Amino acid sequence: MGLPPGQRRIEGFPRFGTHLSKPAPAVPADPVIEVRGAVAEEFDLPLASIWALPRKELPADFHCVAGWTATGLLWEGVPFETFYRALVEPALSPGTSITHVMCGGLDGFEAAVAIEDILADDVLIAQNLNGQPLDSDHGAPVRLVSPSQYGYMNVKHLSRINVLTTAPPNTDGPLLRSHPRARVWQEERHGLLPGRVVRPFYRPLINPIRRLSARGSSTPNP
Ligand SMILES: Nc1nc2c(c(=O)[nH]1)N[C@H]1C(S)=C(S)[C@@H](COP(=O)(O)O)O[C@H]1N2
Ligand SMILES: [Mo]
Repeated sequence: MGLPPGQRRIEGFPRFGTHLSKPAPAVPADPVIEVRGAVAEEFDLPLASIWALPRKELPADFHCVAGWTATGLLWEGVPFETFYRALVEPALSPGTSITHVMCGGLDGFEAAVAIEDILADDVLIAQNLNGQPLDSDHGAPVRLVSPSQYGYMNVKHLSRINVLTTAPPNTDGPLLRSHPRARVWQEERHGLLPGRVVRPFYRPLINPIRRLSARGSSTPNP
C-alpha cells in the first residue's frame, strides 16, 4: 500500500517530538497508568496488571504530521479497546458517556483522542517495538500507538488517561492548531486549514526538530 497523502518515507525511525532535545523522562520503578476523569473513583493501574490481558502484534507505518513516514514497524502490546473494556469501562461513573480520552505522558505531553478513534482495532498500548522493549526514544515504558492517526496522537511514556464526557478546549494557537481527529488518510493535519495547504509549512520543520530530538536521545543517533 502507498503512503497517505502528503507523506514521504524516511529512513529508519527517528526520535521526534515537542520534547525537542529534552531527554526522555525516567521510568518509575513500578510504572502505572493513572485513570482519571469520569470514573466513580480514580485509580492507578500497575502496568503489570495490563500485561495479563491478551496481547497482539501490529505491523504498521508511522506518520508524523510534519510529513515523514517510518515504514515497516512491528508493535506489540495490548489493544487499547481490550484494556478499556476490561479495566476502565467497568469503573466509569454510572450513566456517563465518554467522548474523548486525554492521554498523558511522563514528560507532560498530552493528546485528546476521540473515543471512536481510540477504540479502533489498530490502537495499542505498546510495550515492544520490532521485538524489543520500547526504548526511551520511542516511549518507554509504554506508548499509545494509533497508526491511522498522526504521530501527535501516539503519546509516548503513557502514564495517565483521563476519560472525558465533552471535547476538551483546544489550547493551540491558530497557526499550529492540531486537528482533533488527526486521521492520516483524510489528511487531517490542521484544525483550521486543509491538510494539503499546510504541507509546505510543516515540511521544513522536520530536519530541525529531528536534529534537536536526536540530541536528547539515549542511543547514538545519526
Ligand atoms: N510523550 C510524548 N509523546 C509524543 C511526543 C512528545 O513530545 N512527547 N511527540 C509526538 C510526535 S509530534 C510524534 S511525530 C511522535 C514521534 O514518535 P517517535 O519519537 O517514536 O518517532 O511522538 C508523539 N508522541
Ligand atoms: Mo509529529
